[in-house]
Amino acid sequence: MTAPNILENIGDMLLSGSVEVVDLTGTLGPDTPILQLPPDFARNTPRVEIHKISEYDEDGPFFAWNWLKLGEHTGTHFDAPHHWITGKDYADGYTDSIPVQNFVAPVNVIDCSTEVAKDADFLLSADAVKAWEAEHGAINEGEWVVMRSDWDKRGNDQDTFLNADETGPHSPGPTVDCIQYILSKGITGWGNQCIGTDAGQAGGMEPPYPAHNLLHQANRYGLASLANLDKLPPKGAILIAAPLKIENGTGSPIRALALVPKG
Ligand code: 23J
Ligand code: MN
Repeated sequence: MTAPNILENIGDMLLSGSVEVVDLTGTLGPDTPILQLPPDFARNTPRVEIHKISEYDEDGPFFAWNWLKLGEHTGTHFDAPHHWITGKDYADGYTDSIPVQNFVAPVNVIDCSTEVAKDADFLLSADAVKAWEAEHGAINEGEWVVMRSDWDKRGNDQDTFLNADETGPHSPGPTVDCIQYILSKGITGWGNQCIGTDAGQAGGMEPPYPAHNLLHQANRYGLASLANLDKLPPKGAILIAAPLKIENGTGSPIRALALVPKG
């Protein structure tokens, strides 16, 4: 079958509901959790603000609209290579210069929810990824890999979501060798359900923040605060993760969507 006919079939399957569109996005609003950097960095992203311009009133008798105050790295969002110093020199490493083909790819969903329920600092290792591949099939070049932790079930609550104590934030993520291994397979990017692509304690790894450091060094992408990964199969879904076309942007909130075959 030729590619156009297959697309026609997918169109029919979308219309009939045998391909389902699953929303992998958290709600953006004043309660959206915001990353808090360690105290040696003075500046953080401000909270989301939604300001009404009009809602069928004297400022707009027949229209409603708002303006936003919104960080690039807020809520369900995309990390572009220029976000990290290791990826600073890629001309196609900004939100407005990444080839759009890279935003849409098959997704591998590695379920770590049982482990994370027992240990908020759980780390996914290269060996665990290889064991997952032995069960579900190989991770292929150009695909997304996402870590399911069900962290989204903590909701839009800053304290619960960041899960910090006097030793810093506690949330799951990848080991250094996990990121090295999936990069060796030629993935397009890595996603996490927590505030960032790295684990809460990743500042102490070598290199620090390996998802950021190594993905962006390789001109690859990160996804953070993904929701509803529990609604995806381990393999077989297609992830659409398109950042806003922000000029020289280092990242962007996204409406992350998955196409999932039903039944
Ligand atoms: C800035 C500095 C450090 C980190 C981050 C942002 C993120 O996690 C992010 O949202 O990209 S670790
Ligand atoms: Mn980010």
